[in-house]
Amino acid sequence: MLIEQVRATCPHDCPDTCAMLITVEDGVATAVKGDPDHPTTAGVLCTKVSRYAERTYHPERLLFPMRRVGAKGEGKFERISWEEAIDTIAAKLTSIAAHDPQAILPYSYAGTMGLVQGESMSARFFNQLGASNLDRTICATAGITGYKYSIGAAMGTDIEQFQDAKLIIIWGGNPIASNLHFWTRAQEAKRRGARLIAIDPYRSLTAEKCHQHIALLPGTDAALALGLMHVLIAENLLDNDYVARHTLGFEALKERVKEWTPAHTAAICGLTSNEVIGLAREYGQAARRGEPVAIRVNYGVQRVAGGGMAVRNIACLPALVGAWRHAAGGVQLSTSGAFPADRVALQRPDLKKSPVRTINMTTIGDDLLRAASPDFGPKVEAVIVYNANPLAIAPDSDKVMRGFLREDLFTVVLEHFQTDSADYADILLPATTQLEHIDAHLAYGHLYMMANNAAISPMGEAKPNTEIFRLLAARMGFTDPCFSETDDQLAAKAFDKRHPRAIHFDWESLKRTGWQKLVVADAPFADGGFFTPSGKCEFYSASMLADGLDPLPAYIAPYESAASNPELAKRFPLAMISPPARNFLNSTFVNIKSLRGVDGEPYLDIHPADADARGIHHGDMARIFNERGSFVARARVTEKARQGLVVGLSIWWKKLSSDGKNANQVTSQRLTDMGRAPTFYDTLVEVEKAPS
Ligand SMILES: Nc1nc2c(c(=O)[nH]1)N[C@H]1C(S)=C(S)[C@@H](COP(=O)(O)OP(=O)(O)OC[C@H]3O[C@@H](n4cnc5c(=O)[nH]c(N)nc54)[C@H](O)[C@@H]3O)O[C@H]1N2
Ligand SMILES: Nc1nc2c(c(=O)[nH]1)N[C@H]1C(S)=C(S)[C@@H](COP(=O)(O)OP(=O)(O)OC[C@H]3O[C@@H](n4cnc5c(=O)[nH]c(N)nc54)[C@H](O)[C@@H]3O)O[C@H]1N2
Ligand code: SF4
Ligand SMILES: [Mo]
Repeated sequence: MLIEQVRATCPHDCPDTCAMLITVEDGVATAVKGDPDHPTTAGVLCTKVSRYAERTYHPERLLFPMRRVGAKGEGKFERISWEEAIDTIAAKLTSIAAHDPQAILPYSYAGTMGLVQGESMSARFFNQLGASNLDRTICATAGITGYKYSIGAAMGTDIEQFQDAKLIIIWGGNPIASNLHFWTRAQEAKRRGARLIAIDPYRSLTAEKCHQHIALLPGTDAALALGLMHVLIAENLLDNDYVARHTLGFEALKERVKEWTPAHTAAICGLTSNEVIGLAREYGQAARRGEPVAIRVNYGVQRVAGGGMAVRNIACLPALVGAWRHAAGGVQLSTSGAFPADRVALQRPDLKKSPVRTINMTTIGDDLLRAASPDFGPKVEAVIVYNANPLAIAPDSDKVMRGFLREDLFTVVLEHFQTDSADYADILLPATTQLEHIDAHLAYGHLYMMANNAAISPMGEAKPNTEIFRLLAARMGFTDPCFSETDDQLAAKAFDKRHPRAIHFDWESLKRTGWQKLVVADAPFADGGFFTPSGKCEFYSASMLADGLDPLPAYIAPYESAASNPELAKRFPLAMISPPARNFLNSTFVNIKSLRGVDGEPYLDIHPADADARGIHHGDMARIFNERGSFVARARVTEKARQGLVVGLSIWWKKLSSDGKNANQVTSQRLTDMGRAPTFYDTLVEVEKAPS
């Protein structure tokens, strides 16, 4: 028997980007393990991915190209050959492109985070074709935009330093579920005497295990940050030297936060004044004592109307107290900005013959239903979906479904499984998994460039995304030599070697070693050097003013809350959030029973007082609804959800729930204050008992 160990990388949309070792016996992957030598993976994968082989060999894997034979959404297909599939797609796209290629839209996100199987050959293809641009906003653009106004780049505290922090604030994140290897570091810090504080409307798995849980109202984080600034300034818990040397606009900030007294802040956040004061003092006093204080802010805070501003405000806090002086102090939202990924080489924007319009993936529901018009451009006539499941994950789902139901829309889906979106495909194509293709990865929670080698041959007739777009390009007569580059050649272009952080990047050696750390300083802003226009942490941001925003930290209320929209709240009094479930990765893994673990069906966590008022008992079926739609879930009556809040851990496949719907039935297409991002956690609903 031939036994090999192949170096691989977890492809999922998770900050941890783990280094994997795949055991292959006679061409069959028999074990998937975490690399014990990788500093953050440390030999541990989460439960979902440690059984990645099971997902790869799953009996429901798509193995052949197929053509739809039933109605759209019905999910009935028949097998066809690759030749017929490529011919059909190429003919259809050619005929649409003949009148306006912008009627063609790619729809993709981070099913794989790989730089090669993500946007490389696919982007080249759509650039050459002249298809509409997709604005990839569904996850992080609000927070990243806000963070950059303050700090200048999506860079911050290195995960490998957090164990030395003395205070860790976990703000809008649930790392036990969604950033496991960060949680390991936080636990180590706790063993070394650190205090952990969670800021989250919901008592998540993580909040439960912190020393303190501050359960604010959803969408009010920007206000809490302003209140903290008020106390820090009022009580002079500042690093005045750091503020003077490395920040911009302190005097204006001081004026701005005057009104953010603890009482005013507490009223907006649904907290007590003491919670605001206590948190500010703990943070400021620890910093004053010279202890590293660190914030792990996650994307949970930025899926609301003022989400960008919330992250911007939080990102200002470390500079006020001089937390950046320590390698273990500061704040981390994402480390992605540290990676000089060479997107120009990978995606070849120069292939575009003329400028094209941009469609926001968050508003796909409306945009698929729009007619041609001078400001919108042509009606969308074809959508090519890959690395994404729009029917399940996009907001205002009923509209998304109606869009994909259009008889005059041509839909192609590249997938591993027959997802909710696959059911609407005209042509459904089998894609390879991470065990079957190669890729190069950056991360958004650590600082290692990562390589993924193919461990096994493709299952059935599955092909890598890159190969599918190569075939389409050839069939459509695209002759630029870039369309013949192999995946190895693409991976070799993943990072820009001219950049000092990746000067040592070499694909051939990365493939052998699996991972290699970027060249970065341990305490990136100890001596200032922010990536903003002024080189300082910008409390006052001229860029924001130029972009039509308030240049100073501010609070923007949610669209939908009792305080901001009392009329709506009369009819729909409960705030709903739908954050990630531990055993799913967005909507990936939902179909794999053995990986789904305890999540047997969709649940809704509801506070006892709210449940009582509605005659709902633990275990009853509940119907959750608003003007956009409804879905059902089994009620769990629990104080984990603060009163007035309901929580539906997500993202379920619609077709696997009893009513064929999920939480996105009730979420809206409204966009955040910056970054054009979704407001999934800015949703008012009513809940009633449903028949079992
Ligand atoms: N197991 C698992 N891991 C995942 C994912 C998954 O689906 N499952 N998804 C991945 C993806 S795509 C992403 S983007 C990342 C990060 O995704 P995030 O959206 O950061 O998800 P979480 O880390 O679960 O943290 C969200 C937390 O924020 C809380 N929250 C909701 N609204 C608010 C609010 O207004 N203010 C505050 N302070 N908290 C709020 C929620 O209750 C939840 O506990 O996780 C990734 N990792
Ligand atoms: N209500 C609510 N909605 C949300 C969120 C929420 O918290 N609440 N979170 C939002 C966030 S943060 C995100 S990032 C989005 C995520 O939305 P998506 O990025 O669409 O994530 P998934 O649902 O995991 O779908 C990814 C799909 O890609 C497929 N895939 C994986 N690898 C490959 C490959 O190599 N090739 C091809 N062709 N396919 C592949 C997988 O099988 C999977 O079906 O959802 C958003 N939607
Ligand atoms: S999903 Fe995250 S924690 Fe799990 S193996 Fe992948 S990178 Fe690691
Ligand atoms: Mo995400």
